[in-house]
Amino acid sequence: MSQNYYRKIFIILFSVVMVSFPLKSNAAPDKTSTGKIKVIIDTDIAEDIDDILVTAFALNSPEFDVLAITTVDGNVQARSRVARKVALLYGRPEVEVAEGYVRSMPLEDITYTGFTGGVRYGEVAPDEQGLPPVSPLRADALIAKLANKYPGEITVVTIGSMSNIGHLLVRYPEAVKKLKQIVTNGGNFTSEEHRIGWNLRYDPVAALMAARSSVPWVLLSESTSRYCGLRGEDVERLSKAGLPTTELLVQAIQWWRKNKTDATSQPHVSDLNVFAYLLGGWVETVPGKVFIDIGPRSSLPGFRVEDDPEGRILLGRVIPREKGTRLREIFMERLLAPPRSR
Ligand SMILES: [Ca+2]
Repeated sequence: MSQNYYRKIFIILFSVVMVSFPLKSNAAPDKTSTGKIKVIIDTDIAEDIDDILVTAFALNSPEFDVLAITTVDGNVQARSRVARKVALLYGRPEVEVAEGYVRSMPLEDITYTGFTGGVRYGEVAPDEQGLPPVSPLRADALIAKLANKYPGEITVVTIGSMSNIGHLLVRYPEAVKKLKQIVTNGGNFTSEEHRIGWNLRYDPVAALMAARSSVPWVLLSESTSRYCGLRGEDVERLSKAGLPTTELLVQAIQWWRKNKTDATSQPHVSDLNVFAYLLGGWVETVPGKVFIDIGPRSSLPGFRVEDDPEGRILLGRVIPREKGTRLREIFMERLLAPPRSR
């Protein structure tokens, strides 16, 4: 039979299929088909300056669909107020914000004894006035709910202590299986040295559980985006932009400088690494293994990573300086842009 014959048969069959199953674009908008990266941001926002900056970046980036923000460690209520204020100003009042665990695992323990329990720049959202309500769910319950709703699609980025993840692994093991992945800013590992770093150090038990669980885990060194930190001129650009969003960020930077005695002179963006990884093309990874050695309370846990083709954890490499400079420019463009319409 001729090629034409087969072509005609194909066209007829194709038409029948199209009539029976119209293209998605003709149907009601479907969030699962938006092609955006669905993220939950698990954060100690209002402690250091990078969390609020990168949360703003994620909310104002078309690549991400921020479904929820969960807060962790210490004053989780004040952290949730700051998170809700950021989401509100970026035109996303519906983003569900849930408070998480105050202390590291086990519950009676606080590993990081230097933490005062006070929020460093909760001053930018001192009370509930005008804010959307906080979620009635606790952080781990909200993550589990969304994992069940969007199986295989949810990425949880952790840019604070791992406590919410530790509890999620224990309390919602079935929902955890439905997560696409967890991407963590934690530990410090370069070719020169390996040490535990703040985000894993706050809750090494929870971090160890993530390392031993079967959840796909991407671990990025806290120094990954070391070349993306803001310069004086970048803060100046934010100050001059005059938007409610940039005003909030500038106010947060001012409070951070005032309150945090060990603050660097310009804002670092350590937590940007998780979003840089998700954007693709910025952070190289290799498979490997993570070793966390937990000793008696008050001793600093040992930590090292090892490249291993058989390893199930992906380990990130530091973004080189030239690339980091380009990423900072994209970061700034997103922060300076008015809230995007959805
Ligand atoms: Ca953080």
